[in-house]
Amino acid sequence: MGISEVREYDCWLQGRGQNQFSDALKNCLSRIVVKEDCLVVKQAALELQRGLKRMFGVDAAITDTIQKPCTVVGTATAVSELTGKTVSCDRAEGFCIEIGDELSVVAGADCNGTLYGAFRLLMELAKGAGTGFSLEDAPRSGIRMINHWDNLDGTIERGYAGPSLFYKDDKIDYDPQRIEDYARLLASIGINCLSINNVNVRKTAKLLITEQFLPDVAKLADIFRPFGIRLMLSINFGAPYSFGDLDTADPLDPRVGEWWAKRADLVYKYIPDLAGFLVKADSEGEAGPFQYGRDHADGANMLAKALKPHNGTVIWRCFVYNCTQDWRDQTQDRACAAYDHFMPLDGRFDDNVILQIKHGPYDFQVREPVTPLFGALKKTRHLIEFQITQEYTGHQIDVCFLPYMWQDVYHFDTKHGENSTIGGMMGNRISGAVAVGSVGRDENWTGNTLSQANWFGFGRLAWNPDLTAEEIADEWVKLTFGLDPEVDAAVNKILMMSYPTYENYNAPFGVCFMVTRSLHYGPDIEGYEYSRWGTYHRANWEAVGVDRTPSGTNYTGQYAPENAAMFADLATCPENLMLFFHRVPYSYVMKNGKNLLQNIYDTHFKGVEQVEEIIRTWEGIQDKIGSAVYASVRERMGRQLTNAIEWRDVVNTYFHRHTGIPDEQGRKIYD
Ligand code: GCV
Repeated sequence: MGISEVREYDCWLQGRGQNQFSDALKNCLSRIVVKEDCLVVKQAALELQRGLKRMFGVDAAITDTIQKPCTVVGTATAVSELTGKTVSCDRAEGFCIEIGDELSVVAGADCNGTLYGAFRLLMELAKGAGTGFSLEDAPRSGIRMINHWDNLDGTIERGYAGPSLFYKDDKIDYDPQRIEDYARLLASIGINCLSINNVNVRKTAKLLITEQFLPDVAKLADIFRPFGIRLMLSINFGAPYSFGDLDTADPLDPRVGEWWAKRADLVYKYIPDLAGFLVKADSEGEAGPFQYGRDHADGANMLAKALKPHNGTVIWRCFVYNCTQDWRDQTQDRACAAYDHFMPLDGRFDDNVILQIKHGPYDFQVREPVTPLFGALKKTRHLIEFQITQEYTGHQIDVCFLPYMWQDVYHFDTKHGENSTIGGMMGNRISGAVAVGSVGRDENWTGNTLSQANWFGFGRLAWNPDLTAEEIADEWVKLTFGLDPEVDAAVNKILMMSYPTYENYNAPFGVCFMVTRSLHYGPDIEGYEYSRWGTYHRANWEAVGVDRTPSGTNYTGQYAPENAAMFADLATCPENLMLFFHRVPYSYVMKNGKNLLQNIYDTHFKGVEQVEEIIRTWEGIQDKIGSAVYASVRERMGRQLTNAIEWRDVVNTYFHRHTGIPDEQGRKIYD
């Protein structure tokens, strides 16, 4: 098999015929031995067979009798029995793989581990591994989840890659092959849970938990099950009321608890291994316990009791804030909301409730500090929520490699107790990672082929939070574009420079929300300034930013003392978050010796130059990239340049008009 063009549909599972196996290794891989009943283990063998064919052109047979040379696939106990060789791997969902000419082994600590091992073997082969290679690995934490914000009419809230994979015209309507391919890609990066409908549960979506939809949800669950992926449903907290069954949804009314218990019985009759319910309550118009004078522990625990007999979990989002704020009231600070609402409830949640907390206190802005609840919550299970879909980071038009920023989140040291970085708390104090997905029916799944790297990167970091953005980029590039050093260098360079580039032409130094209202693409400096959403920068002629120190809203006081002091002092606050925490005069001299205003001008000019460099770099490898992929990415880069220019000129003009101070280099800023 020769080296083929980039097959964007296969994402990072291409192989592209690059690994020229020795005859001995080829023989070994061509006989796959599996002897176990587990659905997921059987799928592992099938995936190995399929991957060897599709990625490397190798035909393999599956058998249950051991005869060397062969590749044995199964849980560690089964593999040890079959081979007579002790294979040990005991970390949940982990695996060990060994490549040999006579005997190769993929052994999992459990069924999921075996499947992850099979995918890992394929990916390592694609990166060039051969005889003698071995690897043992396991995910750091048990929950690695994607949330879909898909609506039943087929639209996706904040979706930038075509319509929903699951729904059309108020029905569950999908291409089963496409769903299977989706499950394959998810499992290959270790995702084990998927919520399939928008957290804003409106209109027909409320009915997913009724017999009108449950048979179809069950069929979807059947497709994901062999891939070790359990489904979750987002529910509407007001359902007992909005279904017309009760006159209330008050969580402390026993009739409401009974209603949910019966509903859970029905749902689990169809999908016995459903992971549970995901809930957005009292947030942006969604129903919730506040309507009845109850708190979020009351609401979550009531649902938890309904799910408990079925081993189900309630994932309860902490994205709760006042979205009808008065901009004149400077005492209220939206950034404080999650901590204010949930910290006092620590210890009150049932053991099958898990809180889901956005990584930053606002809403997936380009640069935010880490939410202070992490490390502070001591007695409540919780997850960290990221956003793969590029709502505020360029709509999958602009290249923006998110692991570059996520690694900062994982490295942040909360200073609460031992091993207190976010990464260090994964798998112990933090139960796992979840992200809003980015895929749709576009042929390449993510609209921009380069955005596949964010999806891949989320999965890899959820598995191993110690990975660096460089490592993830390099791995993704090799798996997607192959092993040509020139292509690798160019695409790695584009990915690694893309985040700082985006940050440069976007809102400066952590100020946030200078983006167009609702759409969230392109600049609108005062779009949210006098609105009800609580996201203000308060720029005037002499200063910009919000004072969140003890002399302001005291948001800094929500952090552990060392971090509180570090953020509250302008001299020690990281400059990329300076305007999030402080109100800073334009004349303030930054570490590079230039004042804030000049730095705003400089970063915005630089951002555009960097986009031009990204484009030149991509053009430089045109001949080595499949023409369709090259063209579609290039076309998006053109739009990114237009966007960057717009941001540069609108932001610089805004500050120039407010201050009257020109750029010291005399570059063009509009009057
Ligand atoms: C699903 C932001 C987005 C909304 C999203 C919300 C959430 O506000 O703009 O589209 O709603 O976050 O996370 O619930």
